[in-house]
Amino acid sequence: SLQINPSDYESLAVAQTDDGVWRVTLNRPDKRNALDLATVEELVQFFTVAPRAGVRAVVLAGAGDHFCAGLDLIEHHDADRSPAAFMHVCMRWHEAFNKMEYGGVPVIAALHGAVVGGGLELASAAHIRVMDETAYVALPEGQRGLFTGGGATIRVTDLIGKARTVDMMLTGRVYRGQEAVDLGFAQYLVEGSSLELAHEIAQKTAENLPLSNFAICSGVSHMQNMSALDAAYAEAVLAGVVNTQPEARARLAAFADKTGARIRPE
Ligand code: 1HE
Repeated sequence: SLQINPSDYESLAVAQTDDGVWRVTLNRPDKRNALDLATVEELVQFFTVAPRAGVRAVVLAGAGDHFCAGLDLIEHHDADRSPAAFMHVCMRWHEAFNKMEYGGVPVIAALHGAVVGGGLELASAAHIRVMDETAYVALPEGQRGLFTGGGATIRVTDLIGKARTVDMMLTGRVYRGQEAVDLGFAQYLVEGSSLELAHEIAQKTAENLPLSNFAICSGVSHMQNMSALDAAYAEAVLAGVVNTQPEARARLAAFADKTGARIRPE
């Protein structure tokens, strides 16, 4: 099987924190973790290898005071790109974010500070988002003479709906705190450290069988792209594979012999 070698990464800090749980940290705090070409390539690399390298869950975080300031505007300004060149930049972003969303490995984003522009696009490709009290989201592209190119039109619209997405794009409106969670930007809000809760969630998801997580963390997204008829078909096929896996038998036996956990509110 493939291996992840942390020393292959420079713009990301990549480390295994527990058995099968990895932390991927955007590691250019001096640049507020702006996404330059090199960082996006490292995201492509990590999320291409992770599903085949025994990674059971990923915590995605940002070093310093902010999660991510979006597209590296200085690199973009200096490069003075042609339309085709920037289209290809965007396609590398899509490659990275699609690998995350469809890769089958749970990605838990730990958000703090600015989660803006391409930073929000990146966060939206995770499966679970945790915000702390400092985290805020915005799409400032409109004010900068730009447009989103990293999937906001699809993923932010999925999270909060079309009208709110267009409002954010047109006005640069900032959301944070409970309101952001209520709208759907994140599933968790913590008073303390989003990294700590994200880590706990990653550990918990890593206890699931990998094939169950594969189905959850690729199947739901794929099925959303299908007609209802095809989605139901694909769901049945996926469940056929997952729900008959030999590894599940011990868990089913534990339910049958009453040692398995019962599902009740805490
Ligand atoms: C950057 C970037 C960046 C900071 N590209 N270098 N995104 C934006 O429009 C957000 C732009 N950034 C900001 O609004 C602010 O930097 C923050 C609110 C995130 C942080 O503020 P602050 O006061 O802590 O930092 P700063 O002084 O603004 O920046 C510190 C350094 O980070 C400075 O570099 P230095 O070399 O002068 O020290 C900044 O230039 C650098 N920096 N943000 C490059 N984004 C596929 S299309 C996606 C479209 C988009 O994402 S548009 C970008 C939206």
